[in-house]
Amino acid sequence: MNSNTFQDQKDQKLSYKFGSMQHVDKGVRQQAVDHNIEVIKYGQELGSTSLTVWLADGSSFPGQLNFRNAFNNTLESLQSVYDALPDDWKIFVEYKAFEPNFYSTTVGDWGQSLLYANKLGEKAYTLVDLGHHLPNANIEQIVALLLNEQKLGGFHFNDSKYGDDDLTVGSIKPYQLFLIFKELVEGMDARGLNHATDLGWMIDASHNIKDPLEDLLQSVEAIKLAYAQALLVNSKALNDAQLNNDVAGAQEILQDAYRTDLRPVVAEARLRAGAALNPLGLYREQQIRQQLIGKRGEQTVATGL
Ligand SMILES: [Mn+2]
Repeated sequence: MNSNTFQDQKDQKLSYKFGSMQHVDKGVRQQAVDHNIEVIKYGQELGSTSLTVWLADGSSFPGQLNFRNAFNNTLESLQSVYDALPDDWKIFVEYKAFEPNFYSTTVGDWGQSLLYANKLGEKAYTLVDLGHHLPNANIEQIVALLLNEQKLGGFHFNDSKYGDDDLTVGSIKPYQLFLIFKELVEGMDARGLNHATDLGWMIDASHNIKDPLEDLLQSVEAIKLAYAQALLVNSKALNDAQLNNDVAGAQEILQDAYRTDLRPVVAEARLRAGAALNPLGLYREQQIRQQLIGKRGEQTVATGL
């Protein structure tokens, strides 16, 4: 479930123009808390077990905000939501470097998110949206450390070239995606986590240029490919190389896995699971077929007349 206190809704009493959970007005903060609790209730009806909170809160000009007060107000608000969380639920605190605010963001990076998650308690985790970092951030290192701290809640998969987060996962930095999965495989194995269920796997992208369903198919393919490549890494050899300070050797091991074309393996695995060899091709074929049926239908109508 995702709450939304970053847009004013119709008939909403108070505005989030100057923030929601960070707001100087207790009434606005309470409205944001109440909304999150309402979202949890809807989630229970839907069978969900997690709430993702992303806040647009921050400031666009120096002096606009008292950073410490904004942090403490947000913590107090999150604590109220946390207290309303069912026992088997998790709360994910998502961070974002900038936008819509351009000077400060109250949950602006993984450090701030982790502070909240640690203070809230064991049901609170950090959520990593790949596109929410400053350019060139080392996301794989962030992932490794969050896993190490048992505070990695899950992902919003997408990609980014400059600043925004809505590009298709793997379309800009596929090597980075592979390196993230390499940390995931290693860290989850070390922690004994279930690869399929113990993290939240989400695709967070928005498309008006591509057919969103085609983009979803491409996204899933990119994720599966990065995962397969990460599974191919010879972790024992890599560990040996690291212990011997064999820098070139370590790089070779990673690039050997990354440069192996695993597309046929992923396609075969999909086929064996009862799905399509080429999902995008199949989807397009079906689109054409439906268009033809539609035309034939029109012809039938025309003939009938
Ligand atoms: Mn997101």
